[in-house]
Amino acid sequence: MTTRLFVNMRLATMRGGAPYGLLEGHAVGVENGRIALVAPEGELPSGWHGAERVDLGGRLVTPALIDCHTHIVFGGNRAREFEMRLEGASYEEIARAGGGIVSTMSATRAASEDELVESALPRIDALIAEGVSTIEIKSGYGLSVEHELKMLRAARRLGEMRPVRIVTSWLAAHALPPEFKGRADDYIGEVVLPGMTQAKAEGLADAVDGFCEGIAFSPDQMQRVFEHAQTLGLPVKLHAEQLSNLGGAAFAARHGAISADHLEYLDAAGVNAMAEHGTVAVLLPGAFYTLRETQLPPVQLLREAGVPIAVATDCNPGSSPLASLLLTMNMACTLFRMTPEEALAGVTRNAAAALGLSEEIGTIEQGKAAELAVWNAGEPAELAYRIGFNPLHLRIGGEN
Ligand code: DI6
Ligand code: FE
Repeated sequence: MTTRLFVNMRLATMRGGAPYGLLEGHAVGVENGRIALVAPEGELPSGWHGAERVDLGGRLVTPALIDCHTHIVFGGNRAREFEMRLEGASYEEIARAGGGIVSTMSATRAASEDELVESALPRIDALIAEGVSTIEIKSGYGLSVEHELKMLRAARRLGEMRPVRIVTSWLAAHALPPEFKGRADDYIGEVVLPGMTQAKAEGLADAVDGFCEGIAFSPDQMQRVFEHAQTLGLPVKLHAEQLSNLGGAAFAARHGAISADHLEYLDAAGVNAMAEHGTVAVLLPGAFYTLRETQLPPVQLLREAGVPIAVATDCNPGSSPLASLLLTMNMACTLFRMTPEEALAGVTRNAAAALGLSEEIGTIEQGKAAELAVWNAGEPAELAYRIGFNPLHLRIGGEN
């Protein structure tokens, strides 16, 4: 049994009460990877007096960070497309001309599972270096049963190779591969549904996602996908209202989705549906920034309705080639006008909720996994404030 007592720190528990759930002069006791104690240093139960003490030098301690929406496993890159967009082409034009997600599909199909792991590792390591302990990874660039499963196997292996919890999503309903052009319903019936069954059987999928958009799938098409997920007992989530308003978030909420993601074009009806069904809003400022989007997600409406807001990198080769969750927090504040406290909640407590892991991670409290980030910082707002600077001192935990 390993028992350690962390002392001398400022604890941002993210549990409510004071801003950031701040506690001064408290110790955190860790036993077998769980938080066994959060108590004032002067009132430690006698059992803890002999524990190994770790002095954190007055530093700020937060829950380890959680990136709850990534497409971090993929082949190739899309730097050429970046150039094309700067020459005036839009993301949708590039997608319709066979670029975009479909070009990454070709590179992903051509890559072996080993190559996918190799190319994702530096991005995973960049996140871990910023105190991230949990990363969600979606399929969605294979667009066939074989290659979608290959992506998720690569994702699982990343979790074995590094001290990080990987949560996977089956996102075969991301784009239509060329061989199914004009036959979206056949694609769903022949690839999305049977592949999902297999992914579930092999323990490769923790949830099911889809891209609900004019250039992707309609709510009616997603209905079949969600119904199948529900028969398999898999939670659902949806990319919704990223480029236009198809009512995807309200549709997802009615199906009990754990999150609806992107949401730039979300309207009040969508916000209310999410509030009513407890669906978490996942905002992705990296995609907003990269696509030079001007439509802002309705942050104030989400706040007023009490919808929990998470923030994630959306790390992917097209719309968000971003592997920094700290920079994402900064963007959430500067671009979306979220507060630094909301940004930190967005990558801790609310990111855990977006993954259905609120019981396990996301706040510092007794009983949860002991996954903490120790920062060379005093004020929690420092985490969102700097640009391109990583003040991580130490990450505690993260192994499953
Ligand atoms: N929305 C996005 O921003 C990513 N996927 C999605 O549904 C982009 C994926 C890509 O462009 O490769
Ligand atoms: Fe995404």
